[in-house]
Amino acid sequence: ETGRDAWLRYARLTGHIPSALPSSIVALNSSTSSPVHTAGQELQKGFSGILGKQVAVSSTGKQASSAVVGTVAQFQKAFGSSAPNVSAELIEDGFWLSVKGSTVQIVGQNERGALYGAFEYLSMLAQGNFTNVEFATNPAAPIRWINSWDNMDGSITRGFGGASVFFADGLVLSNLTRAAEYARLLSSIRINAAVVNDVNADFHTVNSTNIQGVGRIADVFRPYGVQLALSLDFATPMELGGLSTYDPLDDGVIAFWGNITEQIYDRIPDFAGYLVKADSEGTPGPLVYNRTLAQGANLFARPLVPHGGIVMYRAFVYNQLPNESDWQADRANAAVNLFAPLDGQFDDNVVVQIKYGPIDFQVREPASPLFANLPQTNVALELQVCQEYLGQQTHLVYLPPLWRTVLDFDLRVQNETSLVRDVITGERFNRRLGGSAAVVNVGANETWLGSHLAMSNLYAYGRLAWDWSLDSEAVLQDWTRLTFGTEPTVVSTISTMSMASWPAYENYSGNLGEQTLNDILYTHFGPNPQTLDNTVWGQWTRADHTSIGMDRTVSNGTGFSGQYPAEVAAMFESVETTPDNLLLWFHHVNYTQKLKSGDTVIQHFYDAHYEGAQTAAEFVGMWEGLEGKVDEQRFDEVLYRQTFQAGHAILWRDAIVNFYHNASGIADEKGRVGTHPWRIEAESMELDGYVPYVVSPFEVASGAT
Ligand code: BDP
Repeated sequence: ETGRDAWLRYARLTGHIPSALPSSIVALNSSTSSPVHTAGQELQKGFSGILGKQVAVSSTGKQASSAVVGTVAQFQKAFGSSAPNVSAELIEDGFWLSVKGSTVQIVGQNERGALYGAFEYLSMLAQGNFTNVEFATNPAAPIRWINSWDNMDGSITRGFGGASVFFADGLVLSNLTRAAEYARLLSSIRINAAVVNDVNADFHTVNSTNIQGVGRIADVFRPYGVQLALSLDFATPMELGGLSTYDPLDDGVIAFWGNITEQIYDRIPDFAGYLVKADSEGTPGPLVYNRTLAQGANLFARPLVPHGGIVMYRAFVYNQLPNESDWQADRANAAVNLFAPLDGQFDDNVVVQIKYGPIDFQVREPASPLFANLPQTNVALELQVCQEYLGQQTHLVYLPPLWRTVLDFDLRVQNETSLVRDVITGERFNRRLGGSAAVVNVGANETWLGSHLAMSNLYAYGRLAWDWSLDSEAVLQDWTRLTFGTEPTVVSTISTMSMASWPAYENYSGNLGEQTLNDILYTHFGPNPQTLDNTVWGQWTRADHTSIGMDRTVSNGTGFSGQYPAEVAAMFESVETTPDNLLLWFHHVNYTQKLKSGDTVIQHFYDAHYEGAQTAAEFVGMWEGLEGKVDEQRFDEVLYRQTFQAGHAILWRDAIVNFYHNASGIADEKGRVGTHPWRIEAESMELDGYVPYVVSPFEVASGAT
C-alpha cells in the first residue's frame, strides 16, 4: 500500500460481520457538487470496501433498512413528520447519527455536517464497530482550517512530502486529482476550509488568471464541504495594481481590495476569506505607513462582510517593533506588545491567529500570553502538523501531547479558569468566532507527508479541532485501526511508539525549555545550538561557562513573564515555582542548579539526551516486531525512517551533550559524554579522495573535523 488512501482505505474487515446492514443508500441531494451526494458515494465505496457489499445509491427512498443521509431540511422535505426531529440539537456543521440495526440515519445541520456524519459512520464500520448508537455532535468552534504553505512555482515552504498538489510554474495545476483527494481527507476529519498558498504570499495569486485557477481548486473542494481561502501579500495594490502606495487608509487601496474581493466572489461564491502575514519576516504591512495592525486587518475584513468571509490576521509579527531594543532583548515579547493595545479595534470578522507559543513552533514553549490579552478580539490557535523544527517528518513525533500542554494551560485571566482551548473556541470571552488553523505541508508524494506515521498528526488535528477535550491516545488508536488495521499488536505498538515520541524528541533535541536546539538560521533540521546565540531572534541559550538559560523575568530579565495574568506571571517569575520543563525558558541558572527531581541541570541534560536517543533506538525493534502484520511496502518505508531517526538521535545526543560539556566543563557522572568506544571517527579513517575539513560549528563534528 502506498498510503495514498491514508485513513480512508476502507480495507475489508475480517471476522464477524452482522447481517443487519442497510440494503440501500439514500442521499437526499443528487447534485454532484453537493456534499450530501458525496456522502452517498462514500457510503457506497465504504460498504463495498469494508464489507464487500454492493449497495445502490439513490436520492429517494424509505428510511427503514436504508442508510439515509441529508440535512435537517432535506429529511423534513422527504419524510415529513417521520423525519428525526433533531434540529434543536445541532449547530452549524454538526450532525446527528442514528444506527439501529439495518436502519441508519445521518442528519446534518447543513450538507457539510451530513457528509461528516457519513464519514463518522464509515469510521465505525472500518474499525469493526457495529453497535447501535444515537447521538448528536457539534464542533467546538466554527474555524477549523488548514494553512498550506504552497508556492506558485510548485515548491512548498517547509515541504517534506514532494511538490505542491495545487501549483506549478506560477499557475494552478491543470490536473487537480490530488487536490480533490486531499479535500476528501480533510472533510473526513471535519476541516472546513483550506488556505492553499504560502503565508509569504505571491501577489500573482490574485491576478485574473490565477483567480480563475484557484476557482478550479474551489470547485474540487466544494463536493467535500471544504472552502477555499487565500493568503495575501499586503503590497499587492502596488505590485499588481500599479498604485503608488499600499497604505491601508488610502482610498485607492481600499477600492483595489474591494475589487479583488468582488472578482474572487464572482468566481468562488463560497470563498472562506483571507489569511494575512504582514510586517513579519520582511513582508510588507501597515506598520510601514505607521498604521496599526488593526487598521491593516480591517482593510481586508470590510469587503468580505457582505459575503460572510473572514480575515485571519497572523500575530507572528516581530520584525518592525516600535522599540528596537525590546525586540533585541526578547522576540517573545513582540506579539503582546503589538497586539494587546489594539484589543477591541479589530472588526467582527477579523480573527487574530496566534502560534501556540511566543517563539516559533518549538518542541516546548509556554502558551502564548497573547491568548490572555485579547478578550475583545476573535482569536484562533495556529499549530503545525508540519514538523518544521521537530524532525521534518523523518522523525516520528506524535504532536497532540505537545499541543495539549498549550490547549489545557490555564491562563487565570482575572483569577478565573481560562484554558487556552476555551479562549480559542470563543467560550471564555463570549466571542462568536474562533478556532484553529494548522500548517499542513502535504505534497504530491503518495504518502502525502513523506512519512506514513506523520499522518496521525493530520488526522488528530482535525479530530481535536472538533473537540479539544479528546484524549490524544484514543484518537491515535482510531487512526491506527483505520490506517493499519485492527490487529491489537499493531495498535498497541504504534500507540506505544507514538506516545513516547514527543518526549523522546524533546529529550535528545533540547529539554528544560531550551527548545529544539536546531540550526535556526537555515535548515531548522539537525543540531546546531550555536546558531541560537548568533541570531537576533531572542530565542537564545545564553550558555556560558557557568550558567545557561534566558532570564525572562520581570525582576531581572526581559519582562516576558509579566505578560501573563498575575497568578501565572508569579509562577513563572520564580525559579522555585517554574516547572522544570520550562526552567531555562524563563530563567538563567547555574549548571549545578538542582531541579525539582533532585538532579542538577547539567546531569539532567546528559541523562535526558541519552534516554531520548535510547528510546528512538527502541522504536526500530518495536516496529520490526510488526513484520507480517503490516503490508510490506509500508512496513519497509516506516522501518527506513525509524532507522534513520535512531541514527540521527545519536547525532543529536552527542552534538548537544558535547556542546554542554564544552561550555560547562562538568563531567558526566555516568562517564558517557566524550567517550564513544564503539564509534569510528571520520578523521581516523583513510578514504581515497577525502580530506579532513574543519567543521563549524565544531559540535556537529567529532573532534572538530
Ligand atoms: C517559520 C518558517 C517560515 C515561515 C514562518 C511563518 O520557518 O518559513 O514563513 O515561520 O510562520 O517557522 O510565517
